[in-house]
Amino acid sequence: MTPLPCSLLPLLVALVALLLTTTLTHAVDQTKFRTCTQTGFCRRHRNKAPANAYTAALLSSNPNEPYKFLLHPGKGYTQTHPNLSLTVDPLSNGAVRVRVQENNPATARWESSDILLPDGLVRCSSATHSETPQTVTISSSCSSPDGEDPADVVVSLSPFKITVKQGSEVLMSINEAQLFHFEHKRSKLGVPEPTAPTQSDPAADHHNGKKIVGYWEDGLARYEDGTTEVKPVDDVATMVKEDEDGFWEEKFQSHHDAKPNGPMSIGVDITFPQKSTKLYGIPEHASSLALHATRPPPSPHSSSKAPKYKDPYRLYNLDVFEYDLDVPMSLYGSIPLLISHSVDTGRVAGAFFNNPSEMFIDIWEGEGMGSHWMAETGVMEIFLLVGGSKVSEVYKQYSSLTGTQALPPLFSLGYHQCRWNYKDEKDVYAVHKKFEEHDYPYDVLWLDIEHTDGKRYFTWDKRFFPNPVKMQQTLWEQGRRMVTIVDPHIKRDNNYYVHKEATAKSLYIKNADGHSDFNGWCWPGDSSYLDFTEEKVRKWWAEQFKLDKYVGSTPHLHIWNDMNEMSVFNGPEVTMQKTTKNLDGVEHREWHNIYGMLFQRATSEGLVLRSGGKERSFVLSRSFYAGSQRWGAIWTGDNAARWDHLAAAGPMLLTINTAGLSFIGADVGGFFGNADSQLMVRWMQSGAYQPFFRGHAHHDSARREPWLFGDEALQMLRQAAMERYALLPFWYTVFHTSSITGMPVMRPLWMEYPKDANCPALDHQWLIGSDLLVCPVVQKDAVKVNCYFPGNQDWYDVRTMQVQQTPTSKWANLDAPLDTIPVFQRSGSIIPKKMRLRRSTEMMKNDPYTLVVAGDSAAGELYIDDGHSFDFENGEFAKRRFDFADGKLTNTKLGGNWGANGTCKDWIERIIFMGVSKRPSKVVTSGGQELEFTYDKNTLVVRKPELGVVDDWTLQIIS
Ligand code: NBV
Repeated sequence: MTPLPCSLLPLLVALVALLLTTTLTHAVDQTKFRTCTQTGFCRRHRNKAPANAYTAALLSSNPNEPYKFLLHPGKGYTQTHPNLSLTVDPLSNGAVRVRVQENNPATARWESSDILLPDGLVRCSSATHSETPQTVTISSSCSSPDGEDPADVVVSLSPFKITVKQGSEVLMSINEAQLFHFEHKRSKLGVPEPTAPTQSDPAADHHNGKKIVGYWEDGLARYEDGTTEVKPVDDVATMVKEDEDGFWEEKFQSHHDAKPNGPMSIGVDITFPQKSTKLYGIPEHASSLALHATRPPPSPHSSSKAPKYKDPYRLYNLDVFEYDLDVPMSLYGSIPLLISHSVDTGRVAGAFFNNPSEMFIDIWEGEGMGSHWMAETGVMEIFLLVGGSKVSEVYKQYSSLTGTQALPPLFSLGYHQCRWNYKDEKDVYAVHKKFEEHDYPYDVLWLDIEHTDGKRYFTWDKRFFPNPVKMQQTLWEQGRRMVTIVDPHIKRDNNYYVHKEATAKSLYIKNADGHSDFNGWCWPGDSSYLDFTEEKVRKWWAEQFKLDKYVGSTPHLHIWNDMNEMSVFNGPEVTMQKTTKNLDGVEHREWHNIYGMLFQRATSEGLVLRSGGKERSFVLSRSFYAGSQRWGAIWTGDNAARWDHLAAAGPMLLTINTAGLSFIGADVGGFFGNADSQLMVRWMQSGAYQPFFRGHAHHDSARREPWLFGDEALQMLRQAAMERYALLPFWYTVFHTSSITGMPVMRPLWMEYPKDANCPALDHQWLIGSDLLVCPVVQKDAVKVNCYFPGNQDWYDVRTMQVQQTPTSKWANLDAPLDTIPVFQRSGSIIPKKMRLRRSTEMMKNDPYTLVVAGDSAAGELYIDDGHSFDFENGEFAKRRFDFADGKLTNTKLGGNWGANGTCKDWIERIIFMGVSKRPSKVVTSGGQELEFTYDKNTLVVRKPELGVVDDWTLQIIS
């Protein structure tokens, strides 16, 4: 491309930005994004008929290594298709690791060492195997969920397929439908690239007097004079034909993808044959929780429903402007994790296809369900997660591989107020003051891109923010923090210190030549992008957050990472060309889907570094991959102020939670467009019961701070926010549990009630942990909501404290006037709250607790720590368990050192018992002290028990 005169660039960028931000249409331009049919590898895999193309042979079963098989191409493949290597490895966490790649380690495919955790990869030491002529069965005691049949892995040899069985039940299979297809590395002529001889093997340098320049994997050589021991292909004709189908280059709109490495895609089917199975996961799509069919089943005899979507679900992180709902198009993040669950058997299984390149996934529905995974490049690595009848097993295994949700600092669970943009310091102070005046709780005020000096991140536009330190300090004195945005595109301005240093140190992603810095358009105009796949770049980036480097920042400033898919306005599909390279010379196509996660990671590491390793970070990111849960929070990007977008938030957030990422939210009010007071109230109510809770709006949207909708709406908005703050001890405890177990915080009902046939597709209501059921109103003018009450126990309305639903009637059409969000507490649970409503988490720090006990036999937990540091890792926390039975409530220690030296003064000011059928005569503590109480409508409220949270005690209700 001829370079544009510099003077025109800002104009063009402004034009592109204007086109990108205009809010007239409110619908994505779908033609900007590729479909499967427009994508060579997807077309090739999808069109390929099922074929028994490979057979397997056991090569080694050495106890110190994974089971190794040779995959041999069968009929239908030309001699140019090499043998492949298949390894099957039962892991100590109970998962089974399956890998397929070229058999020659010297031509190994690229893979990232930044995704999987070493502890998750520890091999099972008790694996044994048995063989028949057709199968190799690998058994181990590791894949044995408590008290259940252990899972066996059966490798069928001809045709090759892998099946995981629990007793006689098949949980899942790889290649049952024979869709396995592996495009081996090759040279353009049609033979695989030979490997250079190794230095350590000089004898191998010559043969028959000729210098050898390379070997093929079967040991045949290529000589310096160009002659070879193999005849270069007798199927050139086939290759030329294949060439026509996007092997060596592809075009999309005005963009050309030169594919120097040729075709390297991989694909296989993973099936879940159990009856009445649903599949979930593989975010991010604006679609339902239960996945839809995208194709008919490959085997014609199985019964099937017509597919709802024509295109497969796509995973390719993209900045999709004004995204559509109910489509399988990819969005900002990708997690290639599929979870299956059968209502019939209650069994759960999962497959994590760990590959950060572009993917398409077809889904079909028959008796059970099936999936066809197609990835553009990379290693075929699949972790089969064996849950059995315990969903928690699947999350234990998955989180040991990719990490659990990091425990967020407590403040970040409060309400966040954002807008593109709070214009200047005056605006910030005014908004803050109004929150104070209206006694409206909030924790963080956010600044979007306009606060910077010309979109140079880490700087301030001094005209509008002359005193950023004072501004942050003023807010901090009143218990509030701030967040600024820092995007990954760096303005190419030689006077900008970040750019100067990054250029001098050569930290940017390179063009296809591997040398010159990539230059693309984004908010600042000409921009380059740091290579976050490189550890040294992440380290350098982390340094930028030190207080002396990020001038104008304070320890109370936290960070927002946007546009990290990465978004490049003038690139194909608004991202970077696939031929650009990281600093190791690896093509962008290999690592596209992890870029956003590694950027958020580097930022998060920066904030921890800034505090000398003492403080937990808070970083919000738009893009994500498997493992992003370790680095902070995510939001669902640019939604719209529309009722259908409010309704879509529930299913989207549930799907992302199902994929192991719990700290997730949607812009409250909707990003594009204007929210009226009714939509705003309903959204604030919903958001208050979703993990990440932030109001945000586009700069063209009318201002929408809560007091701008009139007094009546303000009261309702405030009520919703206060409900959130009252429940923070509960949220924090559920997040803590998630940080240990990997279990989602916001749960679909099927996870707690796997055998209930009404639950699988429910995605407009959800559970927080296992004890709170949320049925939000997401329809305009609705004052009733249909809610399903699962389980064999009562549910209590958290407002009236009365039993709403008994197990006999499962559905209820509930009254939900505009001031009400229907929320219910499970009978059998105890929920900790803080009821003295204040204006921020900081102000609530020393407030006493309230316990809410539901039913006559109940249990619950409370986790507390300082809310901000890592001291909890050294035992500086308290974890308590409350049990209520036979009128006796006990508080016992589950863990932590808090309280051992009397430093924890937290106490309980009130205990509410719901469902007490008779007024008691007295309530006494174990020390014999009689406590004050009130009793009304089956609700007993014990006032001022003044019991210590970290003390062991018993309290008795005497009838
Ligand atoms: O930084 C501006 C916006 C931001 O407010 C929004 O939340 C992001 O999703 N950003 C996208 C870039 C512009 C979008 C039109």
